[in-house]
Amino acid sequence: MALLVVIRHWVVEPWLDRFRRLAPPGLRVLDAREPYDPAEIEYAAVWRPDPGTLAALPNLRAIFNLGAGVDALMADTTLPNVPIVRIVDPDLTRRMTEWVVMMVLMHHRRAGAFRDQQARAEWRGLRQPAARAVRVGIMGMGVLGQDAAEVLVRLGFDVAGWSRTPRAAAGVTMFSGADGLEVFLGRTDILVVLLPATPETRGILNHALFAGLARDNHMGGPVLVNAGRGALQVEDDILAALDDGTLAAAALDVFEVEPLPQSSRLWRHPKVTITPHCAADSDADALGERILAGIAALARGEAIDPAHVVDRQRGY
Ligand code: NDP
Ligand code: OXD
Repeated sequence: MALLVVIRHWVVEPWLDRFRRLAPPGLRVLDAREPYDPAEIEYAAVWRPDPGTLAALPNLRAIFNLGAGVDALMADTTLPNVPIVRIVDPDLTRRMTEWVVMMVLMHHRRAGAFRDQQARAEWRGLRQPAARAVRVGIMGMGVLGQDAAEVLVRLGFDVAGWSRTPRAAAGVTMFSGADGLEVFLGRTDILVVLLPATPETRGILNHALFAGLARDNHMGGPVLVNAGRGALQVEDDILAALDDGTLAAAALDVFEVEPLPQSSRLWRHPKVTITPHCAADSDADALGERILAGIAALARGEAIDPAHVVDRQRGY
């Protein structure tokens, strides 16, 4: 029995080390960069594998995606029909919540304006309304959205959420589907996006959507905070909305093309904060054990928690 580790764009060694240290006797951990026998592989731990790689494994029983988002896998039309297990883990979730809270507080507490004042040695107070006066809207109320919402509610923000299907979340005003979108946007000062990239959500963050956000707040207009996926956003529209005042600011962790090309105007825009797709890193030390526990469960004939298994029809 063997686990094949197929990772592109990330450093592979920490994952190989972790899996090899924890693997039970009888499970060989193989590095896809070296020659291997495809027939030996029953499990694959992957991040953005080249399309076709997994189709070449005749005895594959399950795919363990090393991140929460599976859009890269879904784009592989040759993907074998075995369960895809994604990361649902408190370590990754808390990392994302930290990033979201950091970006929300940065804009709410006017960090950029104070930094500009500091550069001019200017001592001047700016209006600091209470968190309860600020409406945060979270698009995507899954594992990550719900955790971020919980912490933002605890901080006192007026939080709303938007999901595909109706959901409830304590202290959060919930909306769902196309019918709920307009009202959700109209009561949102800071828009936090934690949606997966699917055929339905691609390009959803466009000028028309930004124009539907609430305009009256102490930040000079609505703020976009996206850590979902770059495919959700139309970057030309973000730039146009920042330039014409439809958006006051944007904090982006994900981009249409990654790494974000040097030529992108987003890099130099004074109203944009950029992080390089690191809002919630997958940590091999924290997550390796979970993946091996999943393999052990499948080997014993047990099912994986359905909440961690990707629904191919939905695309997430
Ligand atoms: P989940 O699958 O748990 O949640 C997805 C949420 O999005 C659900 O609430 C779902 O609705 C909602 N949703 C999906 N499609 C639509 C739609 N068409 N309209 C409205 N709502 C929709 O995912 P996670 O919370 O675990 O992760 C979310 C995404 O975050 C990942 O897919 C990934 O792209 C991104 N991510 C980014 C990272 C980074 O470092 N930047 C790290 C980790 C993840 P419903 O509740 O009805 O199903
Ligand atoms: C993920 C990511 O999906 O890192 O987990 O983007």
